[in-house]
Amino acid sequence: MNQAASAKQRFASDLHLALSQRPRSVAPKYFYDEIGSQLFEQICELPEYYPTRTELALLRAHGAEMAACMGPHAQLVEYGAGALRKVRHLIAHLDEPHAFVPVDISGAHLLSACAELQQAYPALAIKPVVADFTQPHDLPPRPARGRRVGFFPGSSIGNFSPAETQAFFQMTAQELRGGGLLIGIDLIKDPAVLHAAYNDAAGVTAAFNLNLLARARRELGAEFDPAGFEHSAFYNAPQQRIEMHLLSLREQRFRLDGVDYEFAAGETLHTENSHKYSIAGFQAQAARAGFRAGPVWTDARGWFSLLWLEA
Ligand code: AVI
Repeated sequence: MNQAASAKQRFASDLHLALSQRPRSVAPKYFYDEIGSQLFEQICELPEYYPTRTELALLRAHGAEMAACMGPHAQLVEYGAGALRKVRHLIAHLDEPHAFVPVDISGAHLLSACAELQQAYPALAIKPVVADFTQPHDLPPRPARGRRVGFFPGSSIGNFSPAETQAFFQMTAQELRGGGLLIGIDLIKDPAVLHAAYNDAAGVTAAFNLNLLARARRELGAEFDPAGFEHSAFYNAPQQRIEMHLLSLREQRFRLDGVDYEFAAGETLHTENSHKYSIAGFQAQAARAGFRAGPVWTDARGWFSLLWLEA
């Protein structure tokens, strides 16, 4: 089976599983087909969605200090690399980097982003790894002189389940042993600010969420009435996370591969958690995998942080 066919089959079987259980919940990775990835790019530009802008400003202002933590001759591994926009602010300040190793599952996008980066930094050794970084993967050999260090921006860790978070810390603590990890986290704040960020006035986040159903129709031939579902995003304060759901507006049927799934009015398909953190709480979580807390950079409003963790 080719890669596209097996990815489609995994989406179908995960969706069947999601629809069979109560409460219904599916992994947020299924947002990101071509259309979903474009919608996410648009989210990052929204006036209400502060994380991308805030993190970029921190990287612009403090990239030199962050690169200094990484040390000379570093091998810099970026997890889930995307467009490679943020990492430029580190690369620009690295002292004779050994190599830049972006790890991403989307091979075509990764390679074109690398080609663009290479133009800006012709002397930089770029060694892309096409892989799901949450699964066991190979990296190029460790540098002889410098340290291997990691970069995981965007508070992408916030979309992991607690078990996935712990697995990520365990994996990176081992992979980056003797080096460190620079990681972006979205901080706990006024729920009204969070609510606006995930319920933007232009409706882009709603389209992003609903695209999961549209994707099921495009790729898997799922049959349902798109007008029967609505975007729902709210802050769950006890769990310190934004939850996104697809809310069924009435009693209805969702058909997948000839199997009928009934939705009651008000029932949801839970599509994403986006965890928000305190700095101390996050450092304590990382410490359980052996990371030691280092410098922290936070914007003046206290909305977003980049943390250096020694591995
Ligand atoms: C990718 N991730 C960190 C985003 C977030 O804020 O949790 C995904 C997102 N979902 C809705 N808006 C943005």
